[in-house]
Order: sequence, then C-alpha cells, then structure tokens
Amino acid sequence: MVERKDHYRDTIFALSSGAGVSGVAVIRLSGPSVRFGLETMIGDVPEARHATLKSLYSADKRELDRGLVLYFPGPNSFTGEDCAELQVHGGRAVVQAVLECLSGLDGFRSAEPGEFTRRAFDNGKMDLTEVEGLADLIAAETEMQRRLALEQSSGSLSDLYDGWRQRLVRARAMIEADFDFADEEDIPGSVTETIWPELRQLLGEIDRHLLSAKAGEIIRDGYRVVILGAPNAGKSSLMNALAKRDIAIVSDEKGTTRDLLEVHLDLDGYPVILQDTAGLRDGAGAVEREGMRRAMDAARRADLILLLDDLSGRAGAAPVTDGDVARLRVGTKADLAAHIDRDDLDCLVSVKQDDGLSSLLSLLHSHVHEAAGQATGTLPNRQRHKEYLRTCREALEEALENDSDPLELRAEALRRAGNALGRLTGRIDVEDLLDLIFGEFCVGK
Ligand SMILES: Nc1nc2c(ncn2[C@@H]2O[C@H](COP(=O)(O)OP(=O)(O)O)[C@@H](O)[C@H]2O)c(=O)[nH]1
Ligand SMILES: [Mg+2]
Repeated sequence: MVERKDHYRDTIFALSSGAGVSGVAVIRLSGPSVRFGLETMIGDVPEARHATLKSLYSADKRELDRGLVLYFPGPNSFTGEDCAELQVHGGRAVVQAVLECLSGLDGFRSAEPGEFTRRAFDNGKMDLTEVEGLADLIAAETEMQRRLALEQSSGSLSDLYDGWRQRLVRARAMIEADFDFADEEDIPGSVTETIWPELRQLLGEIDRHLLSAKAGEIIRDGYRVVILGAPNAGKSSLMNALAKRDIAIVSDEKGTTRDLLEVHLDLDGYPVILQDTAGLRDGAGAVEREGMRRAMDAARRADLILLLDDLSGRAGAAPVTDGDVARLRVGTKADLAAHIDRDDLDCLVSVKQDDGLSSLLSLLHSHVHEAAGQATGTLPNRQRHKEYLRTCREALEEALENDSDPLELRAEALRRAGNALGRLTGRIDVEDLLDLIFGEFCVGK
C-alpha cells in the first residue's frame, strides 16, 4: 500500500455520476494540482463555487466538450483539499476523452473506491458514523433507509456520541482535580460526589439508545419475514403474489422449493426481506432435508414467521415450530375451503382469487412498524455501533458500581468508556477499521 502522506501528493479524479449514457456526467477532482488541471483544460481557474460554462480542451488543444465547471478551494470543500467538478455531457466518448486527458496530467491519477470520502475523513471533514451514513445514503432503497442515512450522514450520531464523550472527559477531569486537591488538603469526597448521579444518568441514556439498535438494524438491513409451511401449502404462490413477480416456481409437486429464495419489498418505506422456504415434511430425500434445515435456520433468524395452513386440507397441517420469533398464522387457498371455522388464524388468503392479500400486507405493515418505530437519525444500526456502545456502557458501569475502589481506578474505567466512543466516531485509533468501512464505497465517492 502507498504511504498515506505520499498518497496526498496525488490529485485524484473519477466519474462520480453513474456509469452508462446520461444527459450529464459529473467528473470530480481533488488534490493539490486541481488548479493546474483547470488551467490546462479550460485556460483559467473559475471563480470559487460558481458554475461557469467553459470549453474543455485536451493538453494538445483539441476541444473535448463544453460544460459547467465548478471550483471549490480547500479547506471548504468536500475532501478539505482543492476540488473541482466538471459537468460534461454524459456520452461514453465524452467521458472517456475527459478522463484520458486528466490521467495524462502531471500528478493526476484515477481515484480508488471511496477515496474522496477517505480524504474527507482524514482531513476531519467527516467522522466515521457520517462516512457510514453517506455509504448508506448512496445505497438507500427505501424511504426509511433514506431518512435514517441522511440524518446519520449529517452528523446526528456523531453529535450524540461526541456529547457523551465530552461528559465523560469532564467527569474525569473533575475526579483528577479532586484527587490532586485531596493530596494537599486531605478533604474527602466533595466535588466528585456530584458527578456520579450525572454519570448514572448518562448510563441510562446509553442503555435506552442501545435498546433502539434493533430498530436501526431493521431499517438499515431489512425486516426479515420467513414463509413456513408444509409442502404445497402455497408458500411460493404467496411469495410471488406479495412480490408481484414470478420469483419462485409454483407446482403441485412436493419439494419444488429446496433452496431459500428471497425478495426485497418496500413496505411503505420500510425494507422487508421476504423468504420462501422448502416445505417441512417427514420422509424427504437428502437435498430436500438440507432445504428444510435452511428453512428452520432462516426461521430462527427471522423477525416474523408466516406460518401457512392449507385450508383445502390437501397439504398437511402447518408444522409445529418452536422459538420465540413472532408469527402470523395464515390460512391459504381460501377459495377451496367449503366453510372456514377456525379462530387460530390471523388471516385468510386466496392467491388464486387475489383475496386477503391486502389485509395480510397491512398486518405485516403493523408488525414492521412496531419493530422499527418511527425512523429517526439517532439509531445505532451496525454491529460495530453496538459493540462499542456496549464496551462504553460496561466500563461506565464498572466506574459507577465499584464505589469502594480508589478514584484512580474509577477514573481509568471512565477513560475506557470515553475511548470506546472515540473509536465509534473514529476520533481515535481505528486504522484497522478504515479499509473495511471505506470498502463499501465505489469509485467516485
Ligand atoms: N386454488 C388455489 N390453489 C392454490 C392457491 N395457492 C397455491 N395454490 C396451488 O397449490 C399448489 C402448491 O403451491 P405452491 O405455491 O407451489 O406451494 P409450496 O409448495 O408451499 O410452495 C400449486 O398447484 C398452486 O397452484 C390458492 O390460493 N388457491
Ligand atoms: Mg414452494
């Protein structure tokens, strides 16, 4: 890997808008030679932060295109370095010609995936949770994902965690002042007594925040719904009907579905992952049994199980499954049932007659809504967040509980609590994490 300091002598460029033909393509530049690049290509450096219509030329003075050019001098730019945007026509040959011209300029090279954001992070323009929020915003597929990611990328989690860290630092400073003071004057207790109730309150805030992690994960990663039932209960038909697409093969033959099939749905802005599974029955062959094993595995990890019962009585009864995953019991093929006299079912559907599907969807919706709540930007939503928050709360609890320990030890526990928050935002010591996080980006971001 290139030494980071040398890295920053390079000026990087990339197509930042999507690949493929488009009306306009945006090519982004960042680094110390941006001004030189602009002078070479358009003859001068346009007024900072003003869109200027210019002809772009190659180094040998051929006109390549006309487009809007924007110059953002550092440090008030996305990366903190001198940046520019070339908004050219989105044809392949145009983009190709401009990129080729840039790569021929002294000190220029094409950017690595995520490198613009990486520079923004290294220059203190964003912290890690904002970087993650930006990655999520680019990947967001549903309205709730967009809202959560937008708030996080604008610093909602950073503000929260920085605020907590400052409270911990302040408490430690007071303890340290106190034991310096106590050395000289030998006054027991005093100032530090007031900080413990305040820290206890902080612990409560962190615990409440951690409780909302599940909601954050559901919005970021999707609410997992698994369809279970006997072979031929109508699982694949229901999956296709809910997805409004033919995803799974539907057939009278038992054991048609053997692998897990999944489809992503957007349920009123909430991302839902719907999984179709192999039917559960005795006496199946090896491949089908493997399918059943996967089905049970998926069911254990699900947020909700749809347990199907064929009302025509042709398929067997719904299998008994244990576990504490929430479930909805769905009666299928309602069109084939002579009379329905069952109060153990949450809803009845007939895929054939397109009946009951909207009430099943609204049941689903209320379950998702209950699990994910109203999306606000201050939800922890990654495993990494949870781990550091837990480390923080454990150290904090240690400082609070061990009230007979010497103050030095309790202050040390507070330091560890604060450091966990520092790692969460990337303010301290996270070199090992960075490649992982920036790996989520593609070129041009
Ligand atoms: N009459 C009727 N038949 C259905 C309905 N849903 C599914 N079926 C039929 O039941 C059979 C098994 O369906 P399938 O979706 O493959 O069940 P799976 O094995 O649980 O995935 C197929 O022949 C479907 O056409 C329904 O609502 N009404
Ligand atoms: Mg099936």
